[in-house]
Amino acid sequence: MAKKASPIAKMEEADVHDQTLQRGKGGELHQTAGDGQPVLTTAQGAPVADDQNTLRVGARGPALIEDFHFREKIFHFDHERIPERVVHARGYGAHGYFETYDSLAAYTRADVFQRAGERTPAFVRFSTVAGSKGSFDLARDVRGFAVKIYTKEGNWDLVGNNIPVFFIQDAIRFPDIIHAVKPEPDRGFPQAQSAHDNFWDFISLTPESMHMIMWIMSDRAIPRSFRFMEGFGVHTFRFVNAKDESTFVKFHWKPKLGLQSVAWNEAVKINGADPDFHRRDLWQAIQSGNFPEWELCVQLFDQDFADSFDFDVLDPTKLIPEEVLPVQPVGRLVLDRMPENFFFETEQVAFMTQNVPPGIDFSNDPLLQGRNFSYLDTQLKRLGSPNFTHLPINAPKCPFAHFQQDGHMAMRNPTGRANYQPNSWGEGPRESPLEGYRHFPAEEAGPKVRLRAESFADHYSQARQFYISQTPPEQRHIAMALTFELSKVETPVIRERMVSHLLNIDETLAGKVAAALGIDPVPKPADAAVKTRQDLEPSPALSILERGPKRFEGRKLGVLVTEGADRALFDALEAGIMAEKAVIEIIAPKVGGVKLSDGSPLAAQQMIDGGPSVLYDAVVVLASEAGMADLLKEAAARDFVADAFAHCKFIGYTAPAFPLLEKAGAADMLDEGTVEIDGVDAVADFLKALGALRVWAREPSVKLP
Ligand code: HDE
Repeated sequence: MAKKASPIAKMEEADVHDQTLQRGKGGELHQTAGDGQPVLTTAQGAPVADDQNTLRVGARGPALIEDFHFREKIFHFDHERIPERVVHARGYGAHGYFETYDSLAAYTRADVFQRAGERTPAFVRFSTVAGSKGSFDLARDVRGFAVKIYTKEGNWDLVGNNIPVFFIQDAIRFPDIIHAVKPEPDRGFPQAQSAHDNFWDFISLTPESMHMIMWIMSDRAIPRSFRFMEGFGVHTFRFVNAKDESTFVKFHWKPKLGLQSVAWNEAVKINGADPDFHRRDLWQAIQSGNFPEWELCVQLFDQDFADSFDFDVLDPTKLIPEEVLPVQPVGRLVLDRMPENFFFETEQVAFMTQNVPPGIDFSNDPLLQGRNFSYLDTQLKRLGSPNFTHLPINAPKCPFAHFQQDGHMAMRNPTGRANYQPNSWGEGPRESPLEGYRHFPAEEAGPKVRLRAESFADHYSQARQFYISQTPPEQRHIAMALTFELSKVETPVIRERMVSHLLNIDETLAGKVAAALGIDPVPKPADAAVKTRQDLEPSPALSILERGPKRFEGRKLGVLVTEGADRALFDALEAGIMAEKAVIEIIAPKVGGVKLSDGSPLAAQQMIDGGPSVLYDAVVVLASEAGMADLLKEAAARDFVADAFAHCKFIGYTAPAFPLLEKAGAADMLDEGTVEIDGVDAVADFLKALGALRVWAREPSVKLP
């Protein structure tokens, strides 16, 4: 077969005389080079003969300003960047659809919820919050979960997070919390991290953030994959039906593959090994046809429930436990297509909380009210023109008509004579009192004040409820995360202030963190606006492990193989993993792969340095006696096992691989997660065990409390 030439080489080779004008599918004329590929042109459409050399005087002379092609090319390059999002700068998106289960007409007239089984196109962007565009994926951070549903009555943007509460109760504080978490302004670091003085200074002076702090210090803030996290609308919204009756609603997204997070030490190492871990994961899943899926669930309630609930439903630092008010599935979201171009779609998509279709309305949540101002405003800065709705990713997919016109980069303007209404020319769109958006006529009265409602004052009860709802390993992780973060805080009084807040949440937790930080004596509990903390019932739904998926589907097994490894065992592993709808990746001393026991070749996806075990949910070392001799000399192979063991992963190994477990310090701590694979039956047992995902019982023996 002829060697495939690069497009540039092809251009160079192309004989200019081969260029011909041809008719495209639509009948339009376009130029092609002789080999059928389009001719390179300037942005003005002029064909380019030489894209490698600027126009100059003689071969060694100065460049000429009349070189319009060079100037246009460099001009455009110089202006390629747009301002990154001030928050949620690093994100990754995908296309898909939302499918309604049953009509919700009794609650909402939103068209998207009227017909069972109807599919509506959607675009989702996941993100971290604090880091800039080029930061790493596994920062300890909230994840954005922004969904745009292109309904027949306009775009509905549900701009949520993977945590159901927020740091602050009033939007006016948003610039402060964000300034505090971003790199400290004098030194310009740390990037994408909350473990620094400014963040904890602000937090320790902001008791309303304590509930969110419990979440952000939990494993929720280091998800294994976007595919394994929940999403939340956070605020209370309203559904409004055709009779103009309102029902309060909170939105939840539940991942079909269940929840899963990584260990902190693992997150730190993933960031080095693959800073794009989450985006690669989503890309690979969708490209291989494993389309991630979430159920949209709602909590519906009326004013009576709101009045009787322990907390104010307008307070975004509070949630309504699922055990108190069940979540009902109303539809599903499937992501089945990657954008064709990252910038064009994922970077230019503009989410706005105020994008709601008729039948969905706002509550008075003071955070939501502020967001409704911010999102429109920020798009102008970021996208540079009020015409950002002309971009295909932001344009509605339903008919639309209005008299907005002109502005930078207008792609379409109203046609005809009338660009106003009412007009006498019988032209243009008209209002529609019946079909149009009607705001719910909530009655409002009161003095104009800057005042926080007293019903927002209890900052500790739900923080405690979250903590006591966690399983012991998850509680341990919260203590470890607080200790780690506060150990990076250089100012002792900030650390102590945090411990005094923790005392209002859980004395044992506060004691553990104080001891681990070496704070002695333990400070007094922080003064609280509400003196008595309510002792709420635990809510198991708040734990990741309590309701784990108990299956390996959608996860990844890393198999470290050596020369001469057993073919039958490998085949059994591969078949079992495929049957589980999981993924297998081969790591070998050389990326060229190995020859297995029967002499057949096995290609590898990673060489040992490029495939550390932190990239996998479980690992196997499939070694032969001969192959092991070399591998034992490789530090990366030792780390492969040592890390998998420390991160409480399942480790399968063949007998010749045992010396590697010895080197990794795991040999005298074998447990149910370390499984010798001595035959095809053992493969089956190992694969079955993988459903537990991790052996958290191992953790106390590998990590100080
Ligand atoms: Fe945002 N937020 N936010 N936020 N937010 C933005 O809008 C803002 C808040 C969320 O993938 C910005 O287009 C204020 C809560 C997501 O493009 C900006 C307040 C929740 C995304 C903005 C909040 C979110 C953003 C920056 C406090 C969860 C990424 C770029 C009142 C419910 C969307 C942009 C994407 C982005 C403002 C708080 C979620 C500046 C003022 C609470 C997922 O408009």
